[in-house]
This record gives sequence, C-alpha cells and structure tokens, in this order.
Amino acid sequence: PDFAGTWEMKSSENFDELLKKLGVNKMLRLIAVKAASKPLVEITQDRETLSIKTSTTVRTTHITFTVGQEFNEATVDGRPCTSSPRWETDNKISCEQTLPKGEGPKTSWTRAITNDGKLILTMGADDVICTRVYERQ
Ligand code: RET
Ligand code: NA
Repeated sequence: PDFAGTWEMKSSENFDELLKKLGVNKMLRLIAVKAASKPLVEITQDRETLSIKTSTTVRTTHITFTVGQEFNEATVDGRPCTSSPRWETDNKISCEQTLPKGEGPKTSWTRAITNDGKLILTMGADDVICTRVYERQ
C-alpha cells in the first residue's frame, strides 16, 4: 500500500486515556492533548521502508524503519524502546514495542491504509487503544 503523503488528522479517540495509562500527569496531559489535536504527519516510502515525521508544536518525532526489521524509537510518552514492525495484513503494519527494562504497560502501534485512502493510526498501552484517522492534505 501507499502510505506516502502529507496527512492531517480528522478524528482522535482515547489519546488522553492512553497518556493516563502511561502515567503522564494531568498538567502534561493537558499540554500534550492540545498539541496532539493538530499534528502534521509526513510520510515518504520506498517499498517496505517508511519514513514518518509527526510534528506538533511541543513534540516532533521522526522515524525510519523497514517492515520486518527491528528499529529504535520512543513510546508516545517519550521512553526509548525497540520496535518490531510487521505486516498484519496487506494494508496494515503492526508494531510491538519493548522497553529496555520491560517496565510499564505493554505498548504498540498499528498503521493501516483503508480502501478509501485514509490512514488509521492506533497506539496501545495494555488494554487502552487510541485511534486516530488521517486524510491526505
Ligand atoms: C509527552 C509527555 C511530556 C510532555 C508532553 C508530551 C507530548 C506528547 C505529544 C505527542 C503527540 C503524539 C502524536 C502521535 C501520533 O499521531 C511526551 C506525552 C508535551 C504532543 C501526534
Ligand atoms: Na497522530
């Protein structure tokens, strides 16, 4: 599938609950939720290699990975982790994250392209799943 493009977020569910599960305090959650309500996601892709830049006013992340190969990134609350992206379906990448000392909730993400060309991002911490839907700009 083609993940490439400049994406803007159309809906978000459970982002605050996700941060709460990760132990982020109320004051920082207020700042993070506000900033994360207007993210800009820029993706470039070369076959199975994706480069994803997610920008907000307070935090910008940039990851590059190849599906099927471990890479280092950070959890949504900023802790360094090892990530293992794999194809869950033809259109969906699923990624388990491992913290160096294994502390804290189990985190993961998925990124999928729907038949109507939307990008669905999920981020999980144990049983809490945040779902964010993006459309091309
Ligand atoms: C932390 C905690 C410390 C204070 C702040 C945070 C902000 C996080 C943000 C994350 C945005 C994530 C997005 C993900 C994918 O769409 C690290 C939680 C300010 C803004 C947009
Ligand atoms: Na997002």
